[in-house]
Amino acid sequence: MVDVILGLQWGDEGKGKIVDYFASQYDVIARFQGGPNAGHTLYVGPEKTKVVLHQIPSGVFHQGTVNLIGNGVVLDPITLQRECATVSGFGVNLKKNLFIAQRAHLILPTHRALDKAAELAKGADKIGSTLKGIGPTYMDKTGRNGLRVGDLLHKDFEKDYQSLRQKHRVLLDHYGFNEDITAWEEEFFAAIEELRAHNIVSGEYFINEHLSNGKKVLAEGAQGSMLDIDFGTFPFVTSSNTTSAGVCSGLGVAPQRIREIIGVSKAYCTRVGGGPFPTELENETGEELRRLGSEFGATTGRPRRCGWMDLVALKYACMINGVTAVVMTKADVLDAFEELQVCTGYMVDGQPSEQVPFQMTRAAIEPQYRAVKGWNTDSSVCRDAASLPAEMKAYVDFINGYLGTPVRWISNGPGREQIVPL
Ligand code: 2SA
Ligand code: MG
Repeated sequence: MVDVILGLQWGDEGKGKIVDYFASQYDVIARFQGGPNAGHTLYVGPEKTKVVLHQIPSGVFHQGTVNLIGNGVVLDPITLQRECATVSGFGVNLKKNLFIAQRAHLILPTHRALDKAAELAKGADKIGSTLKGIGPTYMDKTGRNGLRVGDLLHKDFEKDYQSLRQKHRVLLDHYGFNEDITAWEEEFFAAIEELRAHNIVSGEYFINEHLSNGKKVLAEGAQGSMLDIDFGTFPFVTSSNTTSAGVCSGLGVAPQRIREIIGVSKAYCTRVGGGPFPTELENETGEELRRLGSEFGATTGRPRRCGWMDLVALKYACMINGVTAVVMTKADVLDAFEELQVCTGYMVDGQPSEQVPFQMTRAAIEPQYRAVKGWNTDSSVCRDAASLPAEMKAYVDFINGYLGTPVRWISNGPGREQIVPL
């Protein structure tokens, strides 16, 4: 069977830590979408060294698990090479435990250039892309132009590369983009040499053979449900299906194989990049959340926008994903507040609603809040449900009641021991 861990908000819910926490219960950890736009933060080894993974699944530091980069991922060989160097530095044998699907699409240097050119052309309406080439690579996938990891092994790769590069040059000229990308291309060609030496496999057979042999698979989502290309706050989204449907297409597993869908949500909300964010606090409270939660992008370092918990969006994400249990992360960040606000509805163009509207960008959305008493005490020291502050339990009970999906774990700090099962 396959269990899934994915983000229920706009990314950065702490998925890396949660995957790492559960990883030892699984045989295979697999990424099914996204690419180097992801930043999954782990603390590794006796010194708890911070490592940010972008493309390698977060199970890579567990002996006894193998890791698969699935076909739904877009892969940047340059970032992969750097990540592999970091991970190998901790003594991990990637020859043994990293597998890459041959159907995964390659991010070329010109995809990164196109990402930048397109964002510049959008001016004030820019998406706030991570500039990793994600959008243009998925465009070439659905536009049926892209190159895949498996193509690296074919004698015509260089020719096909030049032909796609030529198409991209025309587009870049259209945008008036004339930055020199020779250095990127040199790095790219060095990196694909290394990539060719990795375990390039048929991801779909790999995963299904493991399943047939009774192995347990954990599918690791990147970004969050509200950034899903179909169900997120379009056009301010990423270019993949970040929701559970993406697991089937991004790995080649059938829906009936999927068992638990564990959704990760912060105890409040953050968003990095542009786009609608109904509960955003552009005031001192928002700044305090950013400061207390160290809310800065793990990949780009950008400050994250912060706001109160949005239950309308969270319930929507639970519905789309079929979430079976929620992990609430960074609960300790709320320790400082005497009173919390929770959004339980929207006024959309003056009409009350408990649904995420189609026109998130054009409608006037006013969040409707309910005040909840804060716990205002250091919760990061609690190691079991019994010792959690009563007000925190009441906050969780309220959320459970609204969602109809249970919060089953609370994470109250970066440490592995700071996960409290409820
Ligand atoms: P892209 O690069 O085309 O996928 O960007 C499109 C939008 O998706 C958002 N996005 C993200 N949001 C949160 N976290 C992400 N990963 C990194 C992290 C981001 C970072 O873990 O912190 O370091 O800035 C991520 N990746 C994409 C992005 O902000 C755009 O709004
Ligand atoms: Mg992140």
